Amino acid sequence: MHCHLELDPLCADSLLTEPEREVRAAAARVVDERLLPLAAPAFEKGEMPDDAVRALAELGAFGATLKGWGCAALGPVAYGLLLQELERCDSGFRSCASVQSSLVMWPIAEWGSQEQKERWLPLLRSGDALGCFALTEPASGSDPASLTTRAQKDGEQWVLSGHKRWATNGTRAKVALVWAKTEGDDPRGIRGFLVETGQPGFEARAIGGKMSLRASDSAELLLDGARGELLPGARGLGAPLKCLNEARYGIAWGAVGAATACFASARDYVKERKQFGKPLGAFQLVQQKLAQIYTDIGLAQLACVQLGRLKQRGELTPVQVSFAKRAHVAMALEAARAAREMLGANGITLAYPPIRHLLNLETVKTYEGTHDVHTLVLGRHITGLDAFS
Ligand code: TGC
Ligand code: FAD
Repeated sequence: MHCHLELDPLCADSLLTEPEREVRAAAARVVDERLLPLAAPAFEKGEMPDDAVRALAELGAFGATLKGWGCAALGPVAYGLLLQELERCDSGFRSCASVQSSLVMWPIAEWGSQEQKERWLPLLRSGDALGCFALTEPASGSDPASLTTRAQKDGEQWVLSGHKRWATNGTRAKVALVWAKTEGDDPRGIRGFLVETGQPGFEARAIGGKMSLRASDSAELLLDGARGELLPGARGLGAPLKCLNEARYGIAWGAVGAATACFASARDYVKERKQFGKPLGAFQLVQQKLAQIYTDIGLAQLACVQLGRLKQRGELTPVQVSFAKRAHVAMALEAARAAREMLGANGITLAYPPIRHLLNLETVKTYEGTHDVHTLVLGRHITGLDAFS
């Protein structure tokens, strides 16, 4: 077994199967050859490049865990490794794949009618259609039970009205999975609807002025009598939260990729850059920063594999997902900040990846349940006392 100890301190690689390594290698090639050259320009421009969407689709990143519909049926560890590679490049690119896979394709496969699956899954897998997931609203973020978007039955169809915010992939999406209330204000009446975006009564507006996740398409969605198709099997607030569980699992892996990119960038820089007559890397304070990131990455990599093995056996709990999403994103943010610092003034430019990851990770810390929401999920688990009610 040959482990790359310079980036894999505890040889987590030895816990992988050969097919899992092959998935990682294929993703790494696409990242190095096609996605990395796009990342900094996309961030600067504030746009998700078409070429990046194409590369993700051709890699098979969309719906990669699903069986059928041309999807790759990857196991949880292989899928995690794929997302780790994508986020080594940019959290915005990983977000595009996460939303498409975990928040749109997964619920359609899980709860959609046969007709909905046949219509959407092949299009979403190939990237011919992008999808978005609309749970958050201007006044309903951490507390999605308070959402106010309404759906009313009109014959066989449903009519939706409301205002959604922060839908990733939102302006490009051909289909939006919109979560709305059907029975007064009762969160048990929350249902999911597939809403085609090109219709009257539906408008998507790009959210401008973002200083984070700039290579991602973030939108407000305005629904005013838009027609939607009910996702028959999804009932109550538990349904969108189950989707989030899938996506948060991917973030727990992805964040380690961002941390690894920052570590590698800082390590290479301080070995070259000289001050006071020797490389920065020869100073104890600099070595301390590198040692800390190296340690944190090593522990997180082992945790990722364990998370994946639990998921593979059907034993992974939502609390364990909260644990890993919270811990790994916080770790990656600290790593990005320390790496940025080691690069001095050059560290604030897009010529090096840490500042881009640092800014992106502020979003990753916030979406899919903020750091503090996951703290309270853990607190509830530890004490049996619910901070939310
Ligand atoms: P609570 O009473 O705890 O739960 C309601 C129902 O949901 C079930 N449930 C879960 N099921 C699966 N996985 C989870 N993680 C679950 N958490 C809860 C629960 O069992 C219950 O089911 P049932 O059948 O008994 O009714 O709900 P609560 O209102 O007290 O809220 C709990 C809280 C705060 C943890 C939850 O609301 C929450 O997670 N809030 C954060 C919201 C959030 O994460 N929003 C994300 C929006 S999407 C997004 O950010 C995409 S970013 C995409 C990208 O670009 O990558
Ligand atoms: P709020 O809920 O208003 O929270 C503000 C602050 O208060 C946070 O620090 C929070 O931790 C804290 N807080 C909240 N409640 C408590 C409490 N009980 N105790 C202590 N502190 C608390 N949503 C989607 O539906 N689909 C998407 O595709 C999507 N993509 C996104 C992409 C980006 C770039 C961003 C930034 C967000 C995205 N979101 C998406 C929205 C995201 O999920 C929400 O921003 C997140 O859930 C937090 O909601 P909020 O921003 O309204 O913050």
